[in-house]
Amino acid sequence: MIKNKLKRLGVIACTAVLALAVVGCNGDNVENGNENESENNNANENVETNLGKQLDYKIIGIDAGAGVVQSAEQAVEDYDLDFTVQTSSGAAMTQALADAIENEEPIIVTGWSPHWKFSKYDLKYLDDPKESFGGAETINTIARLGLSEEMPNANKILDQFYWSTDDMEYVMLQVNEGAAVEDVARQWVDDNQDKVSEWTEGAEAVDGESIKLAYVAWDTEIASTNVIGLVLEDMGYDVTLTQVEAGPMWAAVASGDADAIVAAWLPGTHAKYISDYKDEVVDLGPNLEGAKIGLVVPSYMDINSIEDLAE
Ligand code: PBE
Repeated sequence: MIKNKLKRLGVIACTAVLALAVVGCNGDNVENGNENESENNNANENVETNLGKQLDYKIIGIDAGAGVVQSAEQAVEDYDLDFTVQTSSGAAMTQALADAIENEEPIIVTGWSPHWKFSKYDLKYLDDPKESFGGAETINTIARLGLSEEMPNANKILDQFYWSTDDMEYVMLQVNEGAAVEDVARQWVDDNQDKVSEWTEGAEAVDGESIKLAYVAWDTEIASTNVIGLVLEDMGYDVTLTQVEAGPMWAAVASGDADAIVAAWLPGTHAKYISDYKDEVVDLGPNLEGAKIGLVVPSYMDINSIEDLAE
């Protein structure tokens, strides 16, 4: 829908020359009631020729503890950019992205996949020739020390938890469209009993044993933690899901306050956390393969590489 709207407005053609002539774009914006103060100023005064200035030299980040924010800061250094990474939250970042696209404005966000934003909007990753954001990632399940001995059935289920990018994106998209995550998890589990039975294979049901999973309010982790939490509940566990920041999440599984997390992005995104805690946790391996992080922009922006942000 949004893609069509953009095409109708001729914004793709317009933004192709955005860096050179914002005046042309202002015409569209004013006509459609999306006036933008800084762009209007530019029209009245000097023509704004610099993308950095249009963006206020800001990359829209998420929470400070997120690996993607730390990698974005690394990119600023590696590419010698004048930008700063503005921290906020996953929800604030996707809202800023939605607003920018609605107003056909440029924006750069710290992004990751899987994520529903790629289904909803026409977006692209900026090339990263210096590899500040690393390469392909997996999302791993991490257990506390002693879990396999003390809670072998839960450990087995967590160890066997493995799903695809499509599975996770389906859950994320439903939640983004307004469904309660508990309901979406229930539906996904009911509809995917073949997969769920692979995760529970060889594990015995229990009678109300407590288990605690910690997670961060990233859309990916909200989806995965709720799904595996429900599977554990169906196997008789009394499951507590605790939402915390990234640092405390890792600290919780390392100290044993949490029994497990399914939110470890490796090898790059959470490299610092896994190296801090490597002797205090057990890595049960990937629950998803083919994840990625980087700088993401709307496809209508006329830049393709992080190098294009350097002056
Ligand atoms: N993320 C989603 C997290 C890991 C999961 C990419 C925002 C991070 O950057 O730490």
